[in-house]
Amino acid sequence: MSKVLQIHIDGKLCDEADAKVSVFDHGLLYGDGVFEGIRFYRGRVFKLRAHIDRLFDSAKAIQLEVPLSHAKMTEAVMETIRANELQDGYVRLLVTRGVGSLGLNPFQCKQASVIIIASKIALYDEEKYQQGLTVVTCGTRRPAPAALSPSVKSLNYLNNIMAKIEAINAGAEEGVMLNEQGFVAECTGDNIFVVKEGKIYTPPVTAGGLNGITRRVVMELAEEKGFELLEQDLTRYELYTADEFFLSGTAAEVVPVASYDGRTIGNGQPGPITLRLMEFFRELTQTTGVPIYE
Ligand code: PXG
Repeated sequence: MSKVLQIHIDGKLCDEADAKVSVFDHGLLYGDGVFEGIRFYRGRVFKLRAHIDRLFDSAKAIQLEVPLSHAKMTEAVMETIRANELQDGYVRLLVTRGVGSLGLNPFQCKQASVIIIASKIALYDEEKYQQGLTVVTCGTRRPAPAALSPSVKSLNYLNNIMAKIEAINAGAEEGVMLNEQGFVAECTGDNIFVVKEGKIYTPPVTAGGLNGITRRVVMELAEEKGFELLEQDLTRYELYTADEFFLSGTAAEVVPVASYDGRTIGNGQPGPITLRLMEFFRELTQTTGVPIYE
């Protein structure tokens, strides 16, 4: 049996069986809240500052007052991991609007709730990192930025879930989501990169994808290692005809794509640039981050 998880709710740690929220929490009633998914490796939290900063930016954008300072939030994440005695794993950090009345008005909610779960995650089987994922295009579009900014990592994931359902129904692991103009935005939980003739391409954030932290790490690594990287609007054509195709995300890390809408990518095996970036990324995750136990 696995150990009982200690969950942080509003400043207290409790057993997972006792970790409960009110049915009047607007996070549940309306998806009103924000979240982060954070990885830690070998007792160090990867890109912690970037995740905490993005959480506060998401909250600011939806006019949600986070009841903790940056420093206290950081410490709460650390405490939760320590309480579970984990070295490698995944943190799900949520700030919900809190308990309110029925009706949309968020300002009737007295105080936002902070929930921190530290656990394990394995998004894809190890063999997928060697063989590559099967990916399809989803009919579900990313919402226009004027509807809901893709930079807000909100508790409202129905759009992505609808797309994920399409991908799973089609027998694929992931789904490409397009924006209203038909340009590639991102996958349901990962950002997109392709390689063509030695150059790396990724859609700009304005195409409708999340401003992914792993995406930024990949971009920095590419630059540092001397690869040419361009942020450019991409269509399905550029994905179909790519030499290499890979995804980035906190949970997925860097993962190759082998097949897209039935088209084999390259020779069907992860390409050389993808493999090198996977290796560089792994090295970074294993050697950097904020120490949890010191
Ligand atoms: N796009 C979307 C829509 C996401 O939700 C990413 C891209 C990648 O961003 P980061 O900053 O993680 O590189 C995400 C992040 C999950 C899960 O439980 C999803 C994400 C992160 C962690 C876990 O499926 N999505």
